[in-house]
Amino acid sequence: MALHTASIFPSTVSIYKEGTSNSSLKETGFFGVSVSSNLKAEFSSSQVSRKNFRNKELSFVTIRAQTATTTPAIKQAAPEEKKTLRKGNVIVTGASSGLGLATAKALAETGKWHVIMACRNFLKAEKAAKSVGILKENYNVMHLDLASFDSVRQFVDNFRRSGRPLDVLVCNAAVYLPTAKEPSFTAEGFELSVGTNHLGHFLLSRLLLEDMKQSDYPSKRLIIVGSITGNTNTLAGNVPPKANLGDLRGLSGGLNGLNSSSMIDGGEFDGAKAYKDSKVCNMLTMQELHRRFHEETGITFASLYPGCIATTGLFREHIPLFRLLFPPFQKYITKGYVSEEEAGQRLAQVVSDPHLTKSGVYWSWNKNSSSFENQLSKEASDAEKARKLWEISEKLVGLA
Ligand code: LMG
Ligand code: NDP
Ligand code: PMR
Repeated sequence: MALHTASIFPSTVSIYKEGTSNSSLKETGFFGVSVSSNLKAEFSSSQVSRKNFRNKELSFVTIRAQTATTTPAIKQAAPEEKKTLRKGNVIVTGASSGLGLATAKALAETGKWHVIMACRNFLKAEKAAKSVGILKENYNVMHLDLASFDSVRQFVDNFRRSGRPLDVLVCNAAVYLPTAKEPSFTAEGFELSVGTNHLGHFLLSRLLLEDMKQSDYPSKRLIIVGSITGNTNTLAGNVPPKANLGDLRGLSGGLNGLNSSSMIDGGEFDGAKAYKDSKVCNMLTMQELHRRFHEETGITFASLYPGCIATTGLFREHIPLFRLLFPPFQKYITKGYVSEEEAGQRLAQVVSDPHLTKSGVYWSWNKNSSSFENQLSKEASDAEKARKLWEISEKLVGLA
């Protein structure tokens, strides 16, 4: 589908619908159990308060009381037990700026989370944490460069040595290289965008899954940040170049630009496409993790589109004119703009909100900032492609 020129104008763009046809506002109860109609009234009030996540208590007790009859998996915890629920430990990759930093701040402020900021630039991350006022006792920075498998493995070792249980992993870090004429590569020689955004996170998730299995936390989650621009069932996903993994021949070939293409589909290098392809990989990986491990482990796997956070460092490589015009364009024309703070609240919600425990879901938010389960594009929900991507990625990261 070609982008219709008229759609850039306000009247048409205001239809702003991601996942258009089948997107629906779904109510899910604790651990993904649908809320029965007689309980909906109770939940509607908590739904409203979801907007103000920061000030909202994790309402384990309230929710338990509402859903106890339909969720045998949840222990019938006495109210006192809630008080002794230990702090959750959450790893957030790329927490040194943008969405990751805002999420770390939102979670740390609740006092219920210890945030492990997994960052490639230690000093920058420390400064960032201080600059947004995250208290010392609520975080620590650990070095992680996703563009190096050695670094990923080292990070996992270091984390294990810390002795902390792992309750939630948030794969958030990403690079976007829209103006690059030639590809750059990771330490192991994979094109940098897919190498960092997908392969680095793929290895990290696979290794840390073992740690998450050991955790006794009541709601364990593994979240991979996706995006609208990887979904060709949306207007934003139809701005060229469009995401397309093809038959994954470039990835199978090692994505090295030497004896294989640096692009997943085997085509010519295009930095913007590589980023969008990497986001498709992120969303496919989340679903494959769900299919393989949700039942066995009880872990919730989720992805999301947090909104267009047009002011973050993601666009640092874009031309200055783009960086100048993009925020007002998103604010006033597409109306898809969201502040870093608001986006951080959204991701923190996916980490911690007792309503969002359904696994295998791609979350989005509507204009009132309430979450709904969104529809992925045909390619981003293709189970066969997800399996193939999984198998090739396993080989590339050295796990198979
Ligand atoms: C590729 O280009 C790049 O080649 C690649 O490197 C990578 O960046 C990739 O997807 C990323 O994009 C794709 C190409 C798509 O994009 C463009 O060339 C357009 C760049 C536009 C950048 C967005 C900023 C838009 C600026 C709008 C200015 C509005 C100012 C806001 C002020 C608000 C005040 C109230 O190209 C296409 O898909 C074809 C579409 C062609 C449209 C391009 C023209 C942009 C026109 C913007 C609409 C203006 C509407 C004005 C209405 C004003 C009403 C108030
Ligand atoms: P930022 O550039 O602000 O944040 C990206 C983070 O990733 C930074 O902390 C960066 O570290 C880190 N990072 C980059 N490369 C590596 C690496 N090799 N190892 C470890 N960390 C690395 O961008 P955003 O906050 O916008 O992006 C966060 C997520 O949100 C991404 O997954 C992106 O795809 C997604 N997203 C963003 C949207 C937006 O509109 N901005 C929309 C939809 C999704 P450093 O600070 O050292 O550079
Ligand atoms: Mg897009 C309808 C709305 C909409 C939304 C929600 C986004 C989100 N964008 C929309 C529309 C358009 N964009 C239109 C009509 C255009 C043509 C003018 C357009 C252009 C555009 C460019 C050039 N948009 C972009 C770029 C980028 O370089 C960004 C990108 O693709 O990065 C991969 C981008 C984005 N638009 C978005 C979002 C969320 C992005 C950021 C990228 C991401 O993280 O997915």
